[in-house]
Amino acid sequence: MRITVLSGGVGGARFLRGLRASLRESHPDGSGGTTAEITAIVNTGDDMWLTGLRIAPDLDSIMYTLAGANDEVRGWGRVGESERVSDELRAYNVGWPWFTLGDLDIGTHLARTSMLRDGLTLTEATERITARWDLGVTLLPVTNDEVETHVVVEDAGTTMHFQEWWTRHRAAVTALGFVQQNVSTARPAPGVLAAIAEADVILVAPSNPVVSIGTVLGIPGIREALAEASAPIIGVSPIIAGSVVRGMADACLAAIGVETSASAVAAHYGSRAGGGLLDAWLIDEADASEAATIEAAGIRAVVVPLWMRDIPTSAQLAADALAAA
Ligand code: FO1
Repeated sequence: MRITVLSGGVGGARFLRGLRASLRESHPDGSGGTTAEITAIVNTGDDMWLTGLRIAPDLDSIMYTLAGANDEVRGWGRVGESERVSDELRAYNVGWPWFTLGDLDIGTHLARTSMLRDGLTLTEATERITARWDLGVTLLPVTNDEVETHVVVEDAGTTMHFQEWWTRHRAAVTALGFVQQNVSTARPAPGVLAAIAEADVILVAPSNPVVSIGTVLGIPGIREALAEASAPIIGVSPIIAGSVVRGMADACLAAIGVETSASAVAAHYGSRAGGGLLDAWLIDEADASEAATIEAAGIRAVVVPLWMRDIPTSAQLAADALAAA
């Protein structure tokens, strides 16, 4: 069974870890793995050049989480991290003092940057870097073109990289909108359209609907491929009981005029029948009252527990999403 997941960083990473655990149970390969093929199409809009290194936060969050090497508390970066190099960079006033690059994390950025400098694409570099860990999931950057998300802030003449808005300003500066730099000439990376066309099931992870899933959908060709896909498309709400599970997705939703609710995000993604994305939408029991609204929008509402507290609850959520398919 081939499963393709549209994913951002932290929420997507936890969901993918649950999906892998669930499939190891339901489709065992006899040696602890799974016969199912899991492919994640990962947002690269958060990516940036910093101190000469190419940073790819969502790819790295997913890789570290699936490798069991992630900082479970912070939600990003490596467990057991140190910041000796970052302290030196601050001393030289190089880079962003508010954006911490851990020493182990810098190893990943050096490896990726050296591969890119050798002429490899981000797809090829990601394949080599993830090969170090036995992830059991194929990570595909959605595009190899540098399409970075910039935020249009208050005095509309100014934009800043999403990472500055997110980490320096904690999304507290009002965002008027988001711009994907150079998106009009971007193309899906190799393997992405095939992963959509050949999937038996397509899942939309509970990632930020604007700057993670929205940016994946914004790459030319992706929406069309999803519309034509034979697989059912099942999404998982990143909103529980009217608020975001983590991160600052509510600030992003407000910027595009979407209410922070499970049903508003479903309507934003749209029903497959109506030319949108979703066949079904998983919502938490706390939002069960919104099921009728979601169904009225032409999307099947599936009410299940959405909190991913640990691997077993994440696995159950993933199993519920597959069952909805
Ligand atoms: N998030 C923060 O809030 N502060 C940081 O200093 C920070 C550093 C960082 C370094 C590498 C990396 O891959 C991610 C990092 N993040 C940091 C998280 C990052 O902003 C998020 O993972 C996503 O980009 C937003 O979902």
